[in-house]
Amino acid sequence: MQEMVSKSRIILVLLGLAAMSVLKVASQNYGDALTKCILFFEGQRSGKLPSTQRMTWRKDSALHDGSDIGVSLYFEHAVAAIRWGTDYFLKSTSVPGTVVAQIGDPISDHNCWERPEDMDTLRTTYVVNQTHPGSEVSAEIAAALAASSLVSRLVILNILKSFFKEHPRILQFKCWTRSLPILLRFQWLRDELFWGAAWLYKATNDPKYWDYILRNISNSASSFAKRLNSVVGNSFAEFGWDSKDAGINVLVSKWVMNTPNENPFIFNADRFVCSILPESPTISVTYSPGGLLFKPGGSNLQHATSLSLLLIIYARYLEQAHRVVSCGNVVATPARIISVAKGRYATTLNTERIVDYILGKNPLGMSYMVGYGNKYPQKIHHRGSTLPSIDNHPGHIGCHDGTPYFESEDPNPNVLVGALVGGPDNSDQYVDGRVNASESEPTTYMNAPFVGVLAYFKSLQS
Ligand SMILES: *[C@@H]1O[C@H](CO)[C@@H](O)[C@H](O)[C@H]1NC(C)=O
Ligand SMILES: *[C@@H]1O[C@H](CO)[C@@H](O)[C@H](O)[C@H]1NC(C)=O
Ligand SMILES: CC(=O)N[C@H]1CO[C@H](CO)[C@@H](O)[C@@H]1O
Repeated sequence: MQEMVSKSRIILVLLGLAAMSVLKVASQNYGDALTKCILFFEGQRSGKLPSTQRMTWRKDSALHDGSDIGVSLYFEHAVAAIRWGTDYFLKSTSVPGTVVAQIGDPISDHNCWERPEDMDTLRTTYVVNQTHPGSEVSAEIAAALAASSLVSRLVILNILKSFFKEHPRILQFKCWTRSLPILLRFQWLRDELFWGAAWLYKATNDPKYWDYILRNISNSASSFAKRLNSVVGNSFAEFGWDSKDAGINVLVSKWVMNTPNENPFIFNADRFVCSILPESPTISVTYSPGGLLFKPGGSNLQHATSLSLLLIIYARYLEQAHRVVSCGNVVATPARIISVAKGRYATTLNTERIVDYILGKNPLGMSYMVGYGNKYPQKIHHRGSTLPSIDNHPGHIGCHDGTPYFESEDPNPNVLVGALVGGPDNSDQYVDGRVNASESEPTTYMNAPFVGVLAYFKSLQS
């Protein structure tokens, strides 16, 4: 239950992008799944819970976070998931020149199986600042605030506008987060600078952010341009809590759809589609026999959910621009791209869907969303869900006292309604147990893009 990096929340920014199209879908109750998918975020709240909290087995926790650096970070009046995250980011950037990047010592945190309400492990506050820069986390927070400001008017836009100005060195191009503990060290950071600039441009319309993107992208000597052009690695096909590349290309594509040859965004967004399309000669993902998309890396549903969202959004932009994607000799129309987000092979088009697979239409007949359908994971890798609620066990449960609950064969006492888990293996098998976190751990970065995917299918159903 550690704060799995503010990055994980930031995929929330994509919620504002949920696209529309006209395709027939049926069979699952997307509205029910959508409601639960959003409810999940209440189970992940840290801080003082508001009276509107619906997931009542969760209580206040981590009320003293930030006190070691004299900043109060607990949340008082959050009424919605986005506002909840936004409040946090506003507080974490409230001291000029400082950005709170993470709370909690990852080693001591992972050493305990403990309720968040009982946390007595080190709640160290890790900040980035002028002398300990951390571009990616700062730029991601800028992106999240910019996106939140589009969803509601809660965020004061001039906070955003001064962000790049106030944090020049924090956001400096060449800096690395060496000062942070392992959970916050990532392979690359430059993608986040573009992600932040693109969202700031979208929120403010200020040409300076667009200029920032274009200048850096056209500087072919810069390692970012190399990366985005994929001289290095396969990054154009990646999108998640670490790599933002496919997300940048899709987000920006809308603005350059009519000038596809002037910069690499459309080219790379097209290549992204071709990396997923089953019939594409350059496919780089695999599909399980049951039809689920797989990519290397833990918690596979993160890929299935986030890539589906991007496919849907990009197909929508293509549709508006009357464009198709060419993967070698294979032509991908917007309708075909959306059908891939729903399903797998061309032969079973419209019969099996990634979203329906996740909700239960799969060889095990199992929903991978907790609380949705009749059969879903009972022993998820989640501390609050595993341990008894404060209501039933008011006494403190110490660091190692939670182990018997972790090892128990009983289902978790608290149902974390709406939580998606990492999901089955690539032969469609799922072990319902807490040990394999890759399969049974829920994360905010899986639920967030799925909110957008479900909203899209729900809109087609009504
Ligand atoms: C940056 O943060 C580090 C670690 O908390 C601290 O030691 C340092 O003094 C700070 N630097 C500035 C310029 O505030
Ligand atoms: C954990 O789950 C992953 C993904 O399904 C699987 O590849 C791996 O073999 C599992 N590990 C163990 C120890 O069972
Ligand atoms: C590496 C690089 O080209 N960085 C540039 C990115 O854009 C800003 C704003 O235009 C420039 O100041 C950087 O030099």
